[in-house]
Amino acid sequence: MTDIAQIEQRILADVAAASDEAALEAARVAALGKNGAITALLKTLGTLPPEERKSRGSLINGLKERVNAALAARREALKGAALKARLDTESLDVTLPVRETPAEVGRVHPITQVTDELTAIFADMGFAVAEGPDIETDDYNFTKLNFPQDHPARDMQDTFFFNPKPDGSRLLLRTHTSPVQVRTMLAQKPPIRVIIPGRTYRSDSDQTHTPMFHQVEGLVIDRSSHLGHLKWILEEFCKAFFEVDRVKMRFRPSFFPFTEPSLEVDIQCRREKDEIRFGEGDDWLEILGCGMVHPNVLRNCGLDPDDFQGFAWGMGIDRIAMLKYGMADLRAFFEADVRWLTHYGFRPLDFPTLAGGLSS
Ligand code: 2NM
Repeated sequence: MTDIAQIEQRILADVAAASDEAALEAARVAALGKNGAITALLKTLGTLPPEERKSRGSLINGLKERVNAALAARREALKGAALKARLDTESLDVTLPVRETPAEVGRVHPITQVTDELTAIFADMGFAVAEGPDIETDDYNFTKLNFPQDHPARDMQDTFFFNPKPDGSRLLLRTHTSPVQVRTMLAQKPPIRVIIPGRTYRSDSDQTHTPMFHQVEGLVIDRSSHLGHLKWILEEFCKAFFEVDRVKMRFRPSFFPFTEPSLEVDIQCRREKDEIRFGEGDDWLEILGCGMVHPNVLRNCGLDPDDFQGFAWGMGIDRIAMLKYGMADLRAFFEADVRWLTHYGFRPLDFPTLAGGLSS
């Protein structure tokens, strides 16, 4: 066998044995690289007499072409094998069901849902939504709202106070959302129409009370706003919220420091075994407090009671959520039990609107 034939046999064996791209490249370099076997053969051509140089040159070139062809073929074969391996391991079963996204499996907490519902109802009546801090001053939470210095609500027993500052003043966790009304009256001129949904805190914990709970309060201030307007707003709200055509309401005299007169409001209902229905029956259920804003509160908030008057109301969001959606235990609201949320929660994409239905 000639030296050229021997070299060809060895190179082609190396190429055939290359099991990946790196081994194939090594075989190419060993044959055609700067120090490769074929390159070495070509370098010897210059030392030969001209007639021998020609015939040997064409033999070496033939070898070079066959080696290049073998390299190209092997490269294609390896590429095909690599692709097949990927297709085998990365196969996708297109018949599998599509996995649901968080927007589909996640649930909106009933308190969030009810807050969205009542916001939609009051927004439709022309109310804006106002918000304020959970941590408040004594002044905004009590004093400006006409609570006397010795009022029992200011007691350590009911209110979460922070440690007093060196000047003696102390911050607290707001016990109602009313300080946001104060902030609203101080910040904007009448006419004012706002609702304030938010977290509130009282040192109270049993079957029907949690230390953190949710309130929505409303405030209307204008030159001649009166209890007739308030009554209409609350009746329209109750019909829309409980999704009934008519509802009887009962206004009883009451007392709050920030309103005069003050009223407590009951809504007509029928209590059945485990169920409560609104808009029918002979039972009454208290759902909110309200009244005409006290002249002292107006004055404390920079409004002249001879020019402006208005009304306010407040109710517990957690409580009306329990009533509307038939939940027995308030504490479940705050346990973050996924099974409870899956049962009582709402679908995130079903945002409540008056036109589309609140809770459908
Ligand atoms: C209630 C009941 C009655 C109320 C009053 C005010 C303000 F700031 F205008 F004086 N805000 N909220 C109010 C009145 C709240 O909750 C049961």
